[in-house]
Amino acid sequence: MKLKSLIIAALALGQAVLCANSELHGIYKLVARQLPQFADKFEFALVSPTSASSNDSYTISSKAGKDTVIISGTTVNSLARGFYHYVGQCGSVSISWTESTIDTLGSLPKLCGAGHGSLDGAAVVPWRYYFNTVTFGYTTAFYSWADWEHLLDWAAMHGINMPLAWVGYEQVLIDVFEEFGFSQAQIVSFLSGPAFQPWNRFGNIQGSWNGSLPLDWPRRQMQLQQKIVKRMVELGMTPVLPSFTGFVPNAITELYPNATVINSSTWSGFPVIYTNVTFLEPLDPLFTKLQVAVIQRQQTYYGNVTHHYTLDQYNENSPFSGDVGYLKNVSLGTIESLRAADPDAVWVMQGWLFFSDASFWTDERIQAYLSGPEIGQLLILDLFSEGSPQWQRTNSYYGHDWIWCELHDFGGNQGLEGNLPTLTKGFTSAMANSSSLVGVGLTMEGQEGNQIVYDILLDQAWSSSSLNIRRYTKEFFKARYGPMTVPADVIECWHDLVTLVYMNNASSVVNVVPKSIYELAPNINGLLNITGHHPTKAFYDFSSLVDIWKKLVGAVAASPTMLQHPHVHYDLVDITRQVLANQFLDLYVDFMHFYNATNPSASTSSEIIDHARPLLDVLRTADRVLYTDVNFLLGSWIARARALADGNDTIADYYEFEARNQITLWGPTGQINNYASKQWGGLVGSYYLPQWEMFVETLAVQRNVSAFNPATFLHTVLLPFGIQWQWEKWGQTENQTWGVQGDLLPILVELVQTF
Ligand SMILES: *[C@@H]1O[C@H](CO)[C@@H](O)[C@H](O)[C@H]1NC(C)=O
Ligand SMILES: *[C@@H]1O[C@H](CO)[C@@H](O)[C@H](O)[C@H]1NC(C)=O
Ligand SMILES: *[C@@H]1O[C@H](CO)[C@@H](O)[C@H](O)[C@H]1NC(C)=O
Ligand SMILES: *[C@@H]1O[C@H](CO)[C@@H](O)[C@H](O)[C@H]1NC(C)=O
Ligand SMILES: *[C@@H]1O[C@H](CO)[C@@H](O)[C@H](O)[C@H]1NC(C)=O
Ligand SMILES: *[C@@H]1O[C@H](CO)[C@@H](O)[C@H](O)[C@H]1NC(C)=O
Ligand SMILES: *[C@@H]1O[C@H](CO)[C@@H](O)[C@H](O)[C@H]1NC(C)=O
Ligand SMILES: *[C@@H]1O[C@H](CO)[C@@H](O)[C@H](O)[C@H]1NC(C)=O
Ligand SMILES: *[C@@H]1O[C@H](CO)[C@@H](O)[C@H](O)[C@H]1NC(C)=O
Ligand SMILES: *[C@@H]1O[C@H](CO)[C@@H](O)[C@H](O)[C@H]1NC(C)=O
Ligand SMILES: *[C@@H]1O[C@H](CO)[C@@H](O)[C@H](O)[C@H]1NC(C)=O
Ligand SMILES: CC(=O)N[C@H]1CO[C@H](CO)[C@@H](O)[C@@H]1O
Repeated sequence: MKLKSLIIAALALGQAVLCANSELHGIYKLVARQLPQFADKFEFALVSPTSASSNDSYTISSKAGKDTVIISGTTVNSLARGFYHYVGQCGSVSISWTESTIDTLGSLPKLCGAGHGSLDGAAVVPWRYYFNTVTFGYTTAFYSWADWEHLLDWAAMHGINMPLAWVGYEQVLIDVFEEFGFSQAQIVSFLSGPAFQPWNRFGNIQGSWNGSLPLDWPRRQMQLQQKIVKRMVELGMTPVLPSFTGFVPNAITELYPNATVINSSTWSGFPVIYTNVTFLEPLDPLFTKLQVAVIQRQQTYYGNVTHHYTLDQYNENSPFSGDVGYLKNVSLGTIESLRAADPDAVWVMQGWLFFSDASFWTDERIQAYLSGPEIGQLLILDLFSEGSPQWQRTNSYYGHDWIWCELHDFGGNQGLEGNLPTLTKGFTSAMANSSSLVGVGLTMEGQEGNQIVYDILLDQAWSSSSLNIRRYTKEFFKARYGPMTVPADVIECWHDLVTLVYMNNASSVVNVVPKSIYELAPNINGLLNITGHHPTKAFYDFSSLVDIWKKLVGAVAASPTMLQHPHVHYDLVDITRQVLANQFLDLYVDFMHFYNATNPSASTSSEIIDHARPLLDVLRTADRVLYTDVNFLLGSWIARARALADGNDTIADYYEFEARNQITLWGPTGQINNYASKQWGGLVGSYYLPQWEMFVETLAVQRNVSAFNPATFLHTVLLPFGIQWQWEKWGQTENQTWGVQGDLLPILVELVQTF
């Protein structure tokens, strides 16, 4: 009876039912996780695509007289997207990276939207891609299965159908290297620690400083990946799996003396033992043997679930030669190795290199390097399309398939920033100009805040005209803060905020998420007006942000239960975080003017310290604010890392070191210091505040503008402090809690009085 009515519903749409029920269990399970109380009210059906387009599409309708919602779509992924379209738009609930409010629905919402008879959607591109190789370091390094389940539900409901899936790669490598005669010691000395594996996978670094990778890690990660890949497939996604890249333990020269190997570049000032990674040339027959072994091993662990393989050889690594014949041979050897392992293999490449090393990668060299694979065998991620697109200069990658990607965030930095017009109009105009554009992608280095900037691109993938930003903002916050009715003045605040920070027209100087100067090594100059990938330059009027913030605080003070909504709480903390970071910048400038203008030798040390007090107080306040939300805690990051050691304290201590090192010194002695800095409760108080206190004390002692030497201060004061901090253990000092501390509202109410 049920099936028959489904067939009739589908025939009415002129489509054939393809539905094999086993394919649908993934979507039914998703609904059971997200909306358990109404799970039996949904019926899903797979239908064949229309003749006009093979892109994904879905239709939502309700059964006449019955309390049942019917969603039919061309793929399981489009069903997930359809489900979210319905609950999000008609029920005003949402899922974000941090929370889902879908299960707060009190009743099944009525169909909404045009005509109320049905809702539908159709993608304008075949692929919606997700993840940067380094997101597996900055965001998911310590994710548990529960974290992954949430994130994959988020991804499915946002229509993502091509996620990168790097977890557990090291177990595959270990097995294959052992099969090829490498000893465990030789392999382990090559592998990097849990927080740094992406750069080992890229061949930027090798080995692990301050302890080596316990073999327990890759084994457990492989088991985690088995669940991840299975879930991805169940949710209608095509995972992009790793492959053999060519980076190998340096013992290869002893084991295979005839193999053609070169050392790749040194990277970011790392000591040579941790970089200059050995690279087996793809022209060597051994390369293909290793490729086949890696892919076969991977198929044994995860099944034959994809033909798409991620493979980057020159990400911030220079090729051995710029000869165009050589570059063509390398890519030809590489694709041939992949196709020896999987005859339908498609090579997926992050296109970052063509931008980051543009002086090497001339158009001629790019064309040569991309000429090995045939059209259809290569998929390029135009990694930074919103900031530094490369598709135009390469004539759409000379006809290869490519994806328009948003990078936006480097190292999980947290400033409020975005350019919604570029993500909407910029993408639709690229669609009109490039016939080999096959998708949109999110390729942020780390996921932190600014969620509207990501959702809008994924939604643009389902709209042939550019989304209207004002309308989008309203709908977005109705769902983000729902199912409660969101006060009109709160929506108005968000329109103002979008105009202020998410239409960033200073894109040429601040084209990504900025960071606060308090996350940098304290200095008497050089912190302000930084542009590029970690900008500190103010690109909007700070006082306008304060006005918006005050209105939002007023709204939640008038109606305090609003703060019980996790997204309202998150956003209030995030905006307050930004207000305080901006205030810190202003106070820093004031303090430096005082120090510089009044000959400091005329002031006493205590006068100098008094002048710096408001500056340091901002950090104390920021720490208190951040401590009120579980999503802004250093303790959360460290707890996740330690939990993966499953009770072994020695291993847990190493994971904690890894967790701390990545967000601070990033390297044994600060090689890319503060790159992945965070404004987190506990981190501001235990790491940044002491450094600024030492800075103020140093100035108060010196009392002489020309006495301050930034390099000396860094090496004799900050780095020794930082190195010692790496080895501390969270929770052993007074006030270091793992969970939240304090209530946000009283802090906010008190704080607005001071502005
Ligand atoms: C997907 O939709 C877009 C816009 O309607 C269209 O140009 C494109 O040809 C479609 N792609 C496929 C594979 O059908
Ligand atoms: C950590 O590594 C650095 C750099 O190699 C080294 O100087 C230091 O002694 C190491 N510390 C520990 C505790 O292993
Ligand atoms: C290396 O190449 C030389 C010369 O072609 C050959 O004699 C030797 O057997 C090869 N060694 C190995 C280990 O393949
Ligand atoms: C390549 O790197 C290895 C260490 O990984 C080193 O032993 C070797 O000397 C390097 N080769 C060259 C030519 O620099
Ligand atoms: C995967 O496909 C290969 C052929 O490409 C086949 O040899 C192998 O048995 C398959 N593995 C699994 C686990 O299905
Ligand atoms: C590229 O490979 C071909 C065929 O193996 C070879 O003849 C040619 O010398 C190679 N070119 C370069 C620059 O390595
Ligand atoms: C698309 O092409 C049109 C006309 O060829 C051109 O004016 C426009 O700048 C192009 N847009 C992009 C984003 O390249
Ligand atoms: C303070 O004076 C130092 C030394 O002259 C100068 O480098 C720095 O830019 C000044 N700082 C500010 C904020 O004006
Ligand atoms: C930063 O730039 C702004 C204008 O863009 C300028 O007013 C300010 O003086 C600059 N600050 C420094 C320290 O250079
Ligand atoms: C913890 O792990 C270390 C390193 O792998 C190992 O040597 C030690 O035996 C383990 N301790 C326990 C209690 O299992
Ligand atoms: C812990 O918090 C209390 C209350 O805020 C404060 O008085 C005390 O100084 C803090 N202790 C440390 C070690 O920071
Ligand atoms: C610093 C260093 O030793 N770099 C080496 C990396 O490897 C290449 C060989 O490919 C050498 O030329 C560099 O000197």
